[in-house]
Amino acid sequence: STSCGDDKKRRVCYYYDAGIASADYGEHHVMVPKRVTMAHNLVSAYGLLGHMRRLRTAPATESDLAAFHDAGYLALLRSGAGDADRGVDAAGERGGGGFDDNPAFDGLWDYCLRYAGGSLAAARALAGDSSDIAINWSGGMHHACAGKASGFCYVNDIVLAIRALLGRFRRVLYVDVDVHHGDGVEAAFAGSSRVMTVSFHQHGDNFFPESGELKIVGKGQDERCAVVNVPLKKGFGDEEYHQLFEPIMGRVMEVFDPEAVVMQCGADSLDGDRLGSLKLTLNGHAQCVSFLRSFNRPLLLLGGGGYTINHVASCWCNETAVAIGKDIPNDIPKHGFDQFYQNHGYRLHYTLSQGDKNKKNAKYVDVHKPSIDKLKQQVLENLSKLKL
Ligand code: ZLV
Ligand code: CA
Ligand code: ZN
Repeated sequence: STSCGDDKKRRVCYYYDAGIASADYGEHHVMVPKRVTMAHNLVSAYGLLGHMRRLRTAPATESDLAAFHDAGYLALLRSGAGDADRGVDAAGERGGGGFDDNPAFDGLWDYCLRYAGGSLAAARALAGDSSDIAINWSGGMHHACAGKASGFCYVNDIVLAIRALLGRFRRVLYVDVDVHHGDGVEAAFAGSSRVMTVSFHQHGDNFFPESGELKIVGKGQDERCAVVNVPLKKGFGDEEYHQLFEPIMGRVMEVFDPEAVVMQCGADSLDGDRLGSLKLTLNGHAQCVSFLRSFNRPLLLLGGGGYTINHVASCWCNETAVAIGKDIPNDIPKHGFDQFYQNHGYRLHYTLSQGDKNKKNAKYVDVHKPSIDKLKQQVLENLSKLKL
């Protein structure tokens, strides 16, 4: 049903650590780690676990994290991040209503070790050539910096995983379909010609983190760095997205010719997300996965954002099926988390009611075709100028 992939099977390995579900950002926080457990329960209910190798769940060690993060920052994280009122972002920024993007909470350190451990185990499975595709839906925390938490992310499991892949593969491509700009990963590799980072994201009206405008940064002295950003307007749906994603990623695969691909599958680019204002359907989102999968390079699939949690679970379950190359029925099998899908008639592929859309009226703006073509041309032109 999802186009652009192929029916050839892949050796898929899958990481899930039940310990992640107990992480709790706080009652009013939009980030809900339990959505990964919901996704896992769907994957299990659909009988997908039998088609994958399960990776051993071993938390990362502090020395694993020290490959990217500053020792002082790690000590702060491990100590329980000090003052719970301030959280662990160095700036101590707090939003309106006492909301803190990066709160300190019980079990935070354990949570970091577990989600990073998953991405590292997955990267090592690809580097050791025991799998073609490796999955960790609890990873994908793309905003974390070496010495500071940002945007709900404390430890950057993606940077750690890419570093692990670089031990085996010459060039690694990073592709980020989360609705937010993948700034932490971009910054970590901006000077490297062995890692190209590509992020598609909503941009404008001070949308977090505000970076990632259209241009290819030729930073490093030698201009060999490879950064591609595709800023999108509110309201972009499947059609607009794929007028950009496929031509751009097709060209990226040609010019960069990566030996491995890391994909951050943030589900906040889906229609009806609580933070994002793009309008991808489950199929539109999954088409990004099947398109990249069709190039047949070792592929690491990670989670990321996603704030309407039943949509997130449906999305990552569907993409697990895409990875395996198996079609799954739209009717959700009976399982422990049934009630979360009741509003969509117990269907995986949800459609939003007019009521849902009216609530977010401002999010449904007209998109202009000519501006999409122009954006595509600009990105492709930038790509042709890259010195790799
Ligand atoms: O999905 O915010 O806008 C990967 C990911 O990419 C901000 N944070 C910060 C920067 C200045 N503000 C101030 C702090 C937040 C203000 C209040 C919220 C309140 C309630 C619910 C959500 C938010 C919120 N916070 C929405 N967007 C933010 C962003 C961080 C987004 C991180 C996306 C993470 C996992
Ligand atoms: Ca992105
Ligand atoms: Zn996001």
